[in-house]
Amino acid sequence: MSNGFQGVDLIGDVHGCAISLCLLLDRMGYRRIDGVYQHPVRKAVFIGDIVDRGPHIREALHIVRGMVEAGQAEIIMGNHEYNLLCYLTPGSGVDGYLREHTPRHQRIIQQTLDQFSGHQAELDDYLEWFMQLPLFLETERFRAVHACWHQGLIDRFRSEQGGNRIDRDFLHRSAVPESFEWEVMDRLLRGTHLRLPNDEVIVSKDGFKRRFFRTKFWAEDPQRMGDVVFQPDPLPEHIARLPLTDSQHADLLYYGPEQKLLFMGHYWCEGLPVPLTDNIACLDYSAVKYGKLVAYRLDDEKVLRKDKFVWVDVAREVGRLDTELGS
Ligand SMILES: [Mn+2]
Repeated sequence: MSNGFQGVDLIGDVHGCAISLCLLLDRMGYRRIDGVYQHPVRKAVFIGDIVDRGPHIREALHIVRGMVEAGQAEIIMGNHEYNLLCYLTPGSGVDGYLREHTPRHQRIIQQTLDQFSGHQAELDDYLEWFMQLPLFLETERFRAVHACWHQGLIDRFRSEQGGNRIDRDFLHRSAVPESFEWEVMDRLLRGTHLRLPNDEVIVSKDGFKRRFFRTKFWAEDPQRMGDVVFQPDPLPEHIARLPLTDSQHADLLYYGPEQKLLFMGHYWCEGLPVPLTDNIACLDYSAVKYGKLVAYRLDDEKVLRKDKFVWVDVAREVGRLDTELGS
């Protein structure tokens, strides 16, 4: 690994679960020295979504940013950091901000706002930091992005932005639906999805009504809707059986087995962590919903291995101290 590091530990969505994060880092041999977690020969990579939902958001941010600024970790932006930025940035939206202040949007960031109450300068400072976070990482051996690696968008982004970071102008343009900037943030940070047929709606376990369902971008030659669904809430059987139309096929991406190893978060996976394919792993196992805070310990392997995952089982080891507040 570059800069003297012998391996990389990629860490999934923290969402304010700072107690679980400390346990996970400790389990992997990181020690807090002068306030900063570090490992003698390894580097951490955070896959985004440090904020929202959980009880210890400021502490989680403090730990992660400390590691990044000390050169002990890297981080990419998650959709929750991006949402928070847009929610709090004045702009051309209908109510004067880049992200509309709907009850649903408010609810998603409520824990973050509550925990930063009385700490406005600190929050402003983190918002500045979020602006500078890379949207994706690519090294010789692996790639990381919060939700979806879209090569075409990333190539254009690199050539127009000269790197992997946004700027103020880009942020403002990203609030315009269907713009290139909007598409970059939506695809890379929120992933791919398909609209449910016939105006159907599915209600997720936490009560959210979905008109779209999240899709995988690693299905080779999928035929039916059920072949591409990738979310905790299953599709109703009558929808899963429907054949994909040509235009739906055109909207789907395919990240093939010949591509570099890819790590992402975002998808609220459940159960025992395993690779999705030989070269793709999701590291979000719903820590903040009594699931697991998961890391993948990458060394020289070319094919992902299930014995390289480590985790903290939040329900069993941490419990109510570190899980979702309210909802
Ligand atoms: Mn997340």
